[in-house]
Amino acid sequence: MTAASTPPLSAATPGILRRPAAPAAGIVHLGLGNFHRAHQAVYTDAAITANGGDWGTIGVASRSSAIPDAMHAQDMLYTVVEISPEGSRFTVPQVHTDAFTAAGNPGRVITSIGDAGTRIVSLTVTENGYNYTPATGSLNLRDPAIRHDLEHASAPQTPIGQIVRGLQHRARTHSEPVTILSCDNLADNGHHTQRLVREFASLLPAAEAAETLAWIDTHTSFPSSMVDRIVPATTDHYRSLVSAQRGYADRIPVPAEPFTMWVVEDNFIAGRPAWEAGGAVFSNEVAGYEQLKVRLLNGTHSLIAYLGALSGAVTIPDSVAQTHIELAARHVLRNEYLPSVAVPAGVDVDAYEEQLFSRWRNSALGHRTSQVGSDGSVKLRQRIPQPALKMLDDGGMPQFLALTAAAYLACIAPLRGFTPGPQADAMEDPARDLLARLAAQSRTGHELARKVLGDHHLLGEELAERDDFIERTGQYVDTIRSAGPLAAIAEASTTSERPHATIRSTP
Ligand code: CS2
Repeated sequence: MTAASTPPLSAATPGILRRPAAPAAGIVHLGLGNFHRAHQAVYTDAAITANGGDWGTIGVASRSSAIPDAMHAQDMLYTVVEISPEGSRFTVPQVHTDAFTAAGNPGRVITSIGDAGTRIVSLTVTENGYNYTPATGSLNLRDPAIRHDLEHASAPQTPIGQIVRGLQHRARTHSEPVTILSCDNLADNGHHTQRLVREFASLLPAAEAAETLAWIDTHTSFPSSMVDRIVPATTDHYRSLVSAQRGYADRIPVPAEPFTMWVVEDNFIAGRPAWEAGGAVFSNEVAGYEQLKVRLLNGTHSLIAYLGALSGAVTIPDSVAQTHIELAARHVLRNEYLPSVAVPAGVDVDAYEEQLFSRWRNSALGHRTSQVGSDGSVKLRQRIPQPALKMLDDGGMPQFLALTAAAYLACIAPLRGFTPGPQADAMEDPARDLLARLAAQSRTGHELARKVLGDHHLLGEELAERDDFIERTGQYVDTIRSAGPLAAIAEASTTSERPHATIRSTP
């Protein structure tokens, strides 16, 4: 069958439909990207298959209509392609009942969140989608979109604005409670979201603010959750793979690693799907799992992405295959991130570390360093400060955390005369313009680190006071510029007081 003659994926595709009728919608999900479609949607699919329930999902994309359009053209279906070096596995979740963009349908977002049938509003909007100031953790009131949403009730542009306007609609029309469930890589993501939602509500005109806050406090819950699955961007390679191996054309397949994990706090004020049917774990130790994941996985991932990009590695497996980068990754994970984590009971850290390295080595997945390195100004704020401060307070110097910050600056804010390479150039970052201006005003790594981490608090107010950490970061920026990332890793290894990491297993 040629690509042109391959029929499109639809409800009529032989062998696809497992359920005669779609369940009614009970979930509104903000952020219809690849992660949601390969993670929560797969768990919801398993829950509905095992237990039924009106847990269909209305998917709301932010601006681009590419995914909603393709979903409508494909009867709300798409393929999850599990990729491992051993081969591929294909599944087609059947949970979405509608899909649209928030930008094109702001009123519909409000009425969907406000609908009495909606019992969960979930979010995967990335760290950058919460419109907060990383340095303070509060809503970014300089952000024109937040200001717009505070001033205009009917067409909110930000997820936090959409949630509050949707909750106000509920308060006006009925009294059914609803759970707001963050599925983003933010420490304590339930409380973080609740804080931002309450802060937004408190900034409304006084009487409206009081009424909205009172309703929120009695009709909502905000469980925390730890989400984990490596989900790269879709490429034509995956489209061809699906058409060659499944015999249908899918415009929006989602590649994903076989590993998947979801640990959720069981605090759902209006019920929830039986997500345990898909392997979700309900636990009151979510904070420990979040710390473990956001620091050991995401924090180390950032180091691998920035050092890799600076060494010319296009993908995470290419990066971690370089011995010096693997050593740096093992060092930062074990000696600098791990001591700050309250490891949940029953987790075997050695096995967790080995599993991470084997996931990162999944070369079939093609996870790009530029994807993991994007949005560092928001992501690193979640990953670096607490572990770094703990080590500094204990009298040590987190050499590899400083190196992570330096490698980030070398990629996003290169000093004059330094070219970080195409992978770094491809990284997106909301702070890119600001950092480029600061780099243009700096002659040395120290000046740059002083401006970014000190004056602009990129890694929070407490690290902004730590001259020793800022000094180290600046030193590594200079070493990367003059001698390259390998020399900076060697310098960090020799200056570190902690035992040197060793490579304990080979691919
Ligand atoms: C990555 C994550 O882009 C990043 O910063 O660290 O997207 C990571 O792949 C996922 O959190 C894995 O669950």
